[in-house]
Amino acid sequence: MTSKPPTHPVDTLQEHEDEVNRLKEDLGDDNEVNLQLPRLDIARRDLVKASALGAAAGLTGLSGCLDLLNDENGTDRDRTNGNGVPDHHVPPGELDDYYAFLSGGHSGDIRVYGIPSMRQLMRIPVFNTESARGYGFDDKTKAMLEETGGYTWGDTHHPRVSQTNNDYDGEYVFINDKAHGRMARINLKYFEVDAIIDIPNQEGTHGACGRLPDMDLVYGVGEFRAPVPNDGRDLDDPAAYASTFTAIDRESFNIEWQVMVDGNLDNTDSGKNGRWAFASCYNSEEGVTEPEMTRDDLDWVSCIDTLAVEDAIEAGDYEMLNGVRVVDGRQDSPLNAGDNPVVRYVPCPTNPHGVSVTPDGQYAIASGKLDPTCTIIDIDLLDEVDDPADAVVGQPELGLGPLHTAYDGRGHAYTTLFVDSQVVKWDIEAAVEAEPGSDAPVIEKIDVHYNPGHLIASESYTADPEGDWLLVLNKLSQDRFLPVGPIFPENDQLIYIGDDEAGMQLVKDTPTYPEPHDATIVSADKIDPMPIYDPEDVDAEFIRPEDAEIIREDGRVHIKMHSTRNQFSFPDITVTEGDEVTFTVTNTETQQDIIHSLAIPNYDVQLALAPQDTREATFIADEPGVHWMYCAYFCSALHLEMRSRLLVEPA
Ligand code: RUQ
Ligand code: CUA
Ligand code: CA
Repeated sequence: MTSKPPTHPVDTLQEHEDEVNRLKEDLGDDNEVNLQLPRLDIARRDLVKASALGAAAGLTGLSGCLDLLNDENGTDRDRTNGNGVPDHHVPPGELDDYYAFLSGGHSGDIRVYGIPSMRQLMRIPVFNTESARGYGFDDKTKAMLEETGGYTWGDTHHPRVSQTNNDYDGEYVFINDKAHGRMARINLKYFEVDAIIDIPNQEGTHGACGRLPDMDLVYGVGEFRAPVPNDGRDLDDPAAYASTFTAIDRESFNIEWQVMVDGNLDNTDSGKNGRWAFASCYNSEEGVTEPEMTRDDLDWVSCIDTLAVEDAIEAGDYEMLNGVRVVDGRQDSPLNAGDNPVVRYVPCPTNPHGVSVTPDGQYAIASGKLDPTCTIIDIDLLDEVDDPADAVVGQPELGLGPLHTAYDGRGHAYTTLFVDSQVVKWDIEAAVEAEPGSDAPVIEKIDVHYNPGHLIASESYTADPEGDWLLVLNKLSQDRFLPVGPIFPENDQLIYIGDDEAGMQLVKDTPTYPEPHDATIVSADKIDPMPIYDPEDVDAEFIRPEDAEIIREDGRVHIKMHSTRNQFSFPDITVTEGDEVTFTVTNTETQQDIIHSLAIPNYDVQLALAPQDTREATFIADEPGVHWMYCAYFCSALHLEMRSRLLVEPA
C-alpha cells in the first residue's frame, strides 16, 4: 500500500489537472481545466502558479518538484557578494545551506533552523508534549513519555548529530534531559523522537556527545551529585554522593556502562579516535552550596579512557547498580592505581564549563568560566605523563567568563565571553606556544548582544568544519527587539567567520523562544528526510479505505479508519459511556505535505497524521454526548467539512 510521491513535475501537474477536473465535475462545472505547461520545459514561475492553483482547489504538493529545479541547494553557493561581505539572504524559493539543530532548554524540545537565513523550519517535541505534531497524544508517544517517568517537560541542552568516520551521517540527533536524567534519540528520517531512556544512577544529565569516529556509544554526564542509587540512603551525606558518566548504545539505546567519578560532570566531548572522552568538573569541592562549589582555585577535566573502562568490564571489575554495570573511576579506585587508569583528572582553573575537542583531535579545550583562560589539554600526552597536570600545554587569557569554544577548521577557536558580552577568536597553536596567561593568541573580539552562553560553528564537531558561519546563543536581548513583557526572548546571532582578513561580521539578530543551550550545524546535503511515511516504518496497522471497520468486544470499541481529503471513513461512530475506545487512523494520502489530524474534543486527543502514517489513540468514553471529531490541519478547501461525530450514549 506504499506509493511514492510523484518525482517528476510533469506527472505532478497532470495529477493536479486531473484532480482539479474531478473536483470541478463534483461541483457541476464542466469546463475542462488545462494547466497548459509545456512538457519538460517548465518555467519555475509557472510551476509556482500551478501550485497556487492547486492550492486554491485544495490540492497541493508541488514543493518536491520545485526542489528538482532548485539546484542551488547545498553548500557551494558563494556566501559573499564579492567584496568579502557576507550574504546571508536566502531569497524566497531558495533553500538554506545548513540545518541547525538548537536545543530548547526547559521548553523540552529541539528547534530546526535554516542557516544562514535563521528561519525556524520546525520544532521537534522531545520531552514536552506538542499538540500541533500530536506528540504525547497518540498511544505510542504517550507510552514512551509515560515509561520514562511520565513527566511533561524536560531540559534539553546539547543536541549532537550522529557521525560516521568523524562526519555527520544525518541519521540521528541525540539530546539530553538535564531535569530528569534522560537521553532521547531523534530519527532524522522523520524528524521525530524514536527512543528515550531514563538513565539510572544519574541525576541532571547535562553534557551529551557520542564516541567518535562513529558514535557507536552516546554519552550523557551527570551534573548533580547524588547518592547512587538515589533511593533514600545517604540523604544528607554529600560526601557519599557521586556523579556518573553514562555510555548508551547508539542503536539499541540500552545503557552499556557507567563510570562513577569524583566531583561532578558538566559538559562533555569525545576525542576523535574513540579512546578518550572529556567532561568538565566545576564542583571538585563536592560542595552543595555555591560558596562551597567555588571555594578552590582549581577544578578539573575528567578524562575518561573508554577503552580502559571496557577492559575493566571485561575483567569483571564493576558493580551492578540498578541493572547497570558501573565502573569505579574515583581517584582512590584501584582501577586508577596502575599504568592504565580509567579516569585521569587534569587540573583546570576555576569552575570550567564547556569542553570541546579540536577538529584535528589533538586538543581538548576547557573554558574557564570563573577564570579568564581556556585550558588546552594535549590528548596524546594523557597516556605519557605521570602527572595529569603535565598534559596541559596552553592556557591563553581570553577575557571574562569564557564558556564554550567552537572551531572553524583553520586553526582558530571561538570562545564566548559571558561577562564581556563578546566572542573572542584566537589561534590554537599560538596559544600552545605562548606562555600561560598570555593574551597574544587573541586575534580579535566582537561584541554580541548580550551575554553569550553558547556558540557553534558550521560542522564544528566534525574533523572538517566548514568555517563560514558562527551561531552565538545569547541569553539577554534587552533593547534588541520590541518588548513583549518581562519574559524576554533570547537573541541568537549569526556571525560570518569565512573571511579571516575582514574578521568576524555580525549579520543577524534572531529572537528565540527560551532557551537554546547549544546547537549543531550540519550541511543540508547530509540530511535526507522522507517526504511521506513508509508504512513499513510504522508499527501500527495500515488502514486502507476498504479495511475500515468498527470492532466491538466486551466494553471495548476498536475503530479502524482512514482519512483523506475530505473525510474520515465513518460519518458517525456510536459508543456507550464507559467503553474503552481505540482509534487506529491512517492518512492514505500519497502527496507530500497533505497532513490530516484527528482531533477529538473533550477527550484530549489530537493525532497529527502525515501521508501514509498511522496513529492510534485509546481513551475511556466517560462523557456522554455529541463530540465533533475533526481534522485540525488546514488541508484543503473542504477542510472545515472534514469532520464526523462521536456519539457517546449514556450508560
Ligand atoms: S550548557 S548552562 Cu548545557 Cu553552557 Cu547551558
Ligand atoms: Cu484534513 Cu483538514
Ligand atoms: Ca569549583
